[in-house]
Amino acid sequence: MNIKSINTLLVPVPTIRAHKLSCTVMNEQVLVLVHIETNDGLEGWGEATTIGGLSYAEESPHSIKTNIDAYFTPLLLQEQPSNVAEAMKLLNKNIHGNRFAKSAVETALLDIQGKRLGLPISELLGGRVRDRVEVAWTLASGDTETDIAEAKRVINERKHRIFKLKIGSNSVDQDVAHVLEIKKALGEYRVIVDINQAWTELQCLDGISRLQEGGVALIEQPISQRNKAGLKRLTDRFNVAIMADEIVQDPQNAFWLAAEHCADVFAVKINQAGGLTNACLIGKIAALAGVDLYGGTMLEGPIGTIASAHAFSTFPTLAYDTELFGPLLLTDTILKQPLEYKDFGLVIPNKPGLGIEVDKEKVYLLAKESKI
Ligand code: MUC
Ligand code: MG
Repeated sequence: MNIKSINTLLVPVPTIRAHKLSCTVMNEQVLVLVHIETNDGLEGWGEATTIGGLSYAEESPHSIKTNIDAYFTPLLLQEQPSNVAEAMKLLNKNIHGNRFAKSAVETALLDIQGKRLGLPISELLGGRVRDRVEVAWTLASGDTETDIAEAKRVINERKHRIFKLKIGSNSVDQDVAHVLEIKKALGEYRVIVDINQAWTELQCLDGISRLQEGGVALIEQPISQRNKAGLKRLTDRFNVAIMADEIVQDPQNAFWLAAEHCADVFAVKINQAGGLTNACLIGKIAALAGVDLYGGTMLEGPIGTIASAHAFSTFPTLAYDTELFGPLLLTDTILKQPLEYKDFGLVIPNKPGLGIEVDKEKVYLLAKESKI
């Protein structure tokens, strides 16, 4: 691949409003950008994000940057793998875990490879079956009326018509009442909930029954990611679809979750999977086992979002669509041309690599000025 340099940048970007999850409240997102240049004049970009520092998963923006700088970069510069598959094999052999960091590096390498071959990343991953993905919007202001007004606004703007509600930080009664009021106000529009592991199995029996009754279409990761047997019991018990998110961590663990049908749907995320190739593998495993798919987000900025879209474009079916709205939650963009959101979806570029142009001067300046 002829790698000349690998730079990592921490770029904090404020969110358009507070974003409340059961595990944290976000007022900014820190983009970890990976910029790789080759000796023959190509460059590629990758991105990793976490949610609320270390509140969501075991990697933080700082750990991703430090580990890429201290371990990934010397290894890649010294070994000079000849293609992306060899690079990922090398990283997986020498570096345990660090799936978010691996995803950012693989994205940048695929961007370079796509540019070299004149192909979009989707085609390096086996080929796209769609040029756009439908994109859900997440309502997480913490206030029911604000959420309803926000939903109606984005419907009118033809941006989104699927809504995910982040719940789990209030009592089950309060959360259920909040969801059902929003569902009633939005009528036939699809409403799904993400509990981010906050409920016990017993709370689920009551909470999910009432959400199912109220017409909620999908229940995401209601209980702890450590309770695989409990997730299966809920999946077996309820008709409403149960989705696995935090528990889906890499292709091998996805294999066992799929084989035992622990969930009806998998949320696939490139960061959580350890890269785009792994995300596609998880998609294939799920499809083979009859598990439906949902294109998840780690609230990435535009680079991670469009990388995810390239991967999801290759899934033969994407029954529950995607939530690739991350860039729309941010107050600023780092691209020369923002991603194209229209008609309730995101358009996947057909140009080589990621098919986007990063504003290089801007991101280096933002990283330099940032105090984190
Ligand atoms: C998650 O758990 O799915 C996705 C949307 C959002 O608001 O948070 C993420 C993480
Ligand atoms: Mg989730």
